[in-house]
Amino acid sequence: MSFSVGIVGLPNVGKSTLFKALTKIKVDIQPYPFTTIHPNVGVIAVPDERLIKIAEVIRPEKITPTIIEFVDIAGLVKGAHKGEGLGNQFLAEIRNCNAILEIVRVFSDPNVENVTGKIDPESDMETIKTELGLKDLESKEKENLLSEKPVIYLLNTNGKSEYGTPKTKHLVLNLKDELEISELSDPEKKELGMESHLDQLILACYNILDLITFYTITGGKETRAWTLKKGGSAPEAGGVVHSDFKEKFIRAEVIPWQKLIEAKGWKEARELGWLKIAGHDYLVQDGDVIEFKI
Ligand SMILES: Nc1nc2c(ncn2[C@@H]2O[C@H](COP(=O)(O)OP(=O)(O)OP(=O)(O)O)[C@@H](O)[C@H]2O)c(=O)[nH]1
Ligand SMILES: [Mg+2]
Repeated sequence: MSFSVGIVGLPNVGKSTLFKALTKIKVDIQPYPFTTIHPNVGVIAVPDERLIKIAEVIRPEKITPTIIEFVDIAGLVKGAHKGEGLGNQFLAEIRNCNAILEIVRVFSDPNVENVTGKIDPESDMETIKTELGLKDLESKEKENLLSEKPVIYLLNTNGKSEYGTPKTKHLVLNLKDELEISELSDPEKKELGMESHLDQLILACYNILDLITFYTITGGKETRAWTLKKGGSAPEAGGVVHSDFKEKFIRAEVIPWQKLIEAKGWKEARELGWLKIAGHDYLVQDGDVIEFKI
């Protein structure tokens, strides 16, 4: 199971540019609107310093990060809820996502058509909000409402904008630059003094999904990070690792990741008495390292 973030926004704002920078999947990026029709879906690793630190102690053969899915969705225009543009299809795809990453155009470029004719971040954000809200009003299902999904706003700017900053909390990036940086090798980045900001963006998306990360070490073979909805129980965490583990869960041994590092190993942690037994009711904490007993 993975959690997904829908990349949403007006046409021609840089959604596919970001998607390509994140996933390295070759997708169509063009200076005209509605380039993307069918959604592009890609899965990427969630950057995780704790995983690296745990692996330094466990020294596994394999390290596996947890993942997050990004979906690059067709551009939305005013009236999308009534089917304008690629409206209805677009809205159905957002429904399947757990959160929305909304790209707002602030860059100006005469070669890239602007569907609204002007740079106006506030008004563009309002357009999308209105469309999602209107679609919700029509919807019979009252669960999964589009306008209740968590949203991260990302202003795509080339830094020369004289437009006011929106009041809504937002991130600011230059996606064209980010795409170029994502195509450079580490030495090239160093030489050019360029640094990617995508890790921060991925973590911001991960955090808004209200998720926690737990870890397994499978007897030292593989140190792996997993994603669980905040408030999930030990058997639910087991179900993330293996579909059988939820049913067959008996108990688990649990230790916070810092304590495992302090103990310098699983065996050592056991000897120190730092491994706690978790039963069915145990609520998994962010950063727990867990060994399931089935
Ligand atoms: N100058 C400039 N151009 C950009 C920037 N980001 C994207 N572009 C250009 O804008 C155009 C549209 O980019 P896409 O990534 O295809 O935009 P999109 O939002 O996926 O567009 P649709 O799929 O048509 O909705 C391309 O020509 C990009 O190179 C930016 O930060 N600065
Ligand atoms: Mg696109």
